[in-house]
Amino acid sequence: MESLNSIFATTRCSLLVLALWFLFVSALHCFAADAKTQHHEFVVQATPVKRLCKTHNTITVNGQFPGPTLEANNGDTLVVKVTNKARYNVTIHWHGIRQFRTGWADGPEFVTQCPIRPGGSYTYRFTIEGQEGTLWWHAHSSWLRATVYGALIIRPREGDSYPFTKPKRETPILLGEWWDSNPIDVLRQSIRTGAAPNVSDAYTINGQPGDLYNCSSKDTVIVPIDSGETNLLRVINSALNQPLFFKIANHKLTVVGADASYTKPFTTSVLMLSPGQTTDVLITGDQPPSHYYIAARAYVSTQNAPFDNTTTTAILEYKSAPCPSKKGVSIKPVMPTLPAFNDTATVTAFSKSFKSLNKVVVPTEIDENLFFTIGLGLNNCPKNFRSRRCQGPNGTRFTSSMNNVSFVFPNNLSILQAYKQGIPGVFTTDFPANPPLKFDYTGNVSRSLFQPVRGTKCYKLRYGSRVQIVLQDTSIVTPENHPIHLHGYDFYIIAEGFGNFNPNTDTKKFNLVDPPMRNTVAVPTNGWAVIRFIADNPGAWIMHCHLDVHISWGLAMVFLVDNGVGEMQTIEPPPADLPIC
Ligand SMILES: *[C@@H]1O[C@H](CO)[C@@H](O)[C@H](O)[C@H]1NC(C)=O
Ligand SMILES: *[C@@H]1O[C@H](CO)[C@@H](O)[C@H](O)[C@H]1NC(C)=O
Ligand SMILES: *[C@@H]1O[C@H](CO)[C@@H](O)[C@H](O)[C@H]1NC(C)=O
Ligand SMILES: *[C@@H]1O[C@H](CO)[C@@H](O)[C@H](O)[C@H]1NC(C)=O
Ligand SMILES: *[C@@H]1O[C@H](CO)[C@@H](O)[C@H](O)[C@H]1NC(C)=O
Ligand SMILES: *[C@@H]1O[C@H](CO)[C@@H](O)[C@H](O)[C@H]1NC(C)=O
Ligand SMILES: *[C@@H]1O[C@H](CO)[C@@H](O)[C@H](O)[C@H]1NC(C)=O
Ligand SMILES: *[C@@H]1O[C@H](CO)[C@@H](O)[C@H](O)[C@H]1NC(C)=O
Ligand SMILES: *[C@@H]1O[C@H](CO)[C@@H](O)[C@H](O)[C@H]1NC(C)=O
Ligand SMILES: [Cu+2]
Repeated sequence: MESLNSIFATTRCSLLVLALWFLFVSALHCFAADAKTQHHEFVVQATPVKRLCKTHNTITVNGQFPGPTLEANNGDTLVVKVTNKARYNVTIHWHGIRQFRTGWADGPEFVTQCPIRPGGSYTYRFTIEGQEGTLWWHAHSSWLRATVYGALIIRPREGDSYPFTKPKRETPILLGEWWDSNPIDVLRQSIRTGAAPNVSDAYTINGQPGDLYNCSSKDTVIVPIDSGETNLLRVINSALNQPLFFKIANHKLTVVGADASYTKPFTTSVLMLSPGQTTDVLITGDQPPSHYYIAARAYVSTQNAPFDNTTTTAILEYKSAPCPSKKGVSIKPVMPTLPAFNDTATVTAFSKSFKSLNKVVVPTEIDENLFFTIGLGLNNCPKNFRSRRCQGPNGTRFTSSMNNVSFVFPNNLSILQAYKQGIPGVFTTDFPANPPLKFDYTGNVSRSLFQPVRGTKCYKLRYGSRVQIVLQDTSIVTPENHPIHLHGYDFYIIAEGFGNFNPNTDTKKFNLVDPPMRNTVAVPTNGWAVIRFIADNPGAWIMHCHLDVHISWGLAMVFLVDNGVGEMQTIEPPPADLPIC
């Protein structure tokens, strides 16, 4: 009794403190839960853009190239009204956003929606749930994403912090590719001739090629830093067709995240990003105040294919650096030594450094054990085709496939609409779980295996099924590092290697403790990668190579994920303004 009394006797003051504390904590909690709804307007339109000495009528969003950066907090809802004032069909994809139950807002044309036609509009609505880091948005129709793209930055909920020291500054770094012609014409020419499309004329950093190119030096992007400060660079490979090495002269980079998932920090002097991938790095101003080049150029994993062998640059500028113009002398920034274009060893070492920040729960029991070959192919020319339509190797036409199926997009309805409304004749559900034929995938493949079948083939997944996919590159035509991107999901990359995947020996290499979580895996050239995820998001989700040249040739397939039980496991009804074909 006495002790109780004494507790009650503890002054009113401490009770007051306690009450205030409760108020404070619940206020914090309210703050954290107080997610915002943001409204944006995107007008897709032709805009004069001058690069490499020439002005093009470039398709942009709101006249900006690159497009506007969206900044959100985890938990926010984004409402983006897209109006199409261009002369092409367009859709926008929110790359890496899970789109829980909102698959209608995912964006790939003829997969989750019909395109927004010229003059039309569509409002994308979705909530960011449990994702933090760097993502991006881009057009998902034809080759419009060459210029229609921008950053999508997701900060922790208000009141939450980064799992690393708060950076002084944050800078998005969008790597891109620029053609000195209309990218849509480049694609059309390739479709007409069957040949590989022209390679780009420049790479860009935040839309600018930089001072190694003609007519570009005065617009070179400046990235500021101050001595002693640590900044966050959000690097995004938004190039159409080209994996890129990225380096900053004399500075180490500490990787802390990729594809909006945190990683165990590791330090490196060079990054490699495939199209679709993002990498968050910390950089410290620990060098003598001066100017240092930030540079990117091609990583080429094919054999004997032409590529854009140029280098894009921006400048890391110390605020206290001597100003070159004032002195009337030009001080050349320090140039980094980039890896050789074919330095696969550096790519492998970099890729193997990625681990999840914390231990994670990887599904160990597998319901769907899938094996997909990925690679190029050649179609023999139909007899009625003129030779100018068959300008691929030896009078063929280039193609591409997964499990020997070259994906054909519907053109009169989206797959998601057909799936949900039970409309037949748009797709089939016989995408094979395994290659129809076993062969030495990475060896000397017989010419008779080069021609795939065409089809709009999907693979059905039960809600909640635990999925493993072995992605196996083939050496058909040429081996190549393919960045495979899955919509609607993040997945764990539990292993990768070279040659043919061997289930007896390679299973031992699986990392089921702290594998990295990503939305795009760069499958090693002439090698394989194994990914796992749980199919907990109902909808129609495309999985495709993020080199647009390959998606144009058919390197894609679609997963159809059933609804589960109850509202929270069921896709929402289609929005009223969903474009119709
Ligand atoms: C592609 O390159 C060829 C050769 O340089 C050129 O003749 C052609 O016009 C280019 N195509 C486009 C669409 O720019
Ligand atoms: C710059 O222009 C010159 C002359 O037109 C050309 O020879 C050169 O290849 C160009 N350089 C680049 C990097 O485009
Ligand atoms: C690429 O360009 C560099 C010079 O920037 C040159 O040394 C190299 O030989 C070129 N490589 C190829 C494969 O064209
Ligand atoms: C890279 O290409 C160069 C020729 O440009 C060649 O000498 C070298 O052997 C190649 N390296 C690899 C790893 O293929
Ligand atoms: C094209 O034909 C040549 C000569 O017959 C052959 O050496 C080459 O391998 C062929 N290329 C392809 C991709 O079939
Ligand atoms: C769509 O086109 C396919 C193939 O061209 C055809 O079989 C199907 O009936 C069409 N479906 C609708 C809904 O128009
Ligand atoms: C690949 O196989 C073909 C026969 O299928 C043979 O003619 C050719 O010499 C082989 N090439 C190599 C490099 O082994
Ligand atoms: C793909 O299918 C076609 C048609 O059946 C066949 O000719 C070809 O050999 C197959 N290729 C592979 C790699 O399975
Ligand atoms: C634009 O989309 C419509 C369907 O909404 C389709 O019929 C048409 O072929 C598309 N146009 C082009 C150029 O792809
Ligand atoms: Cu590819």
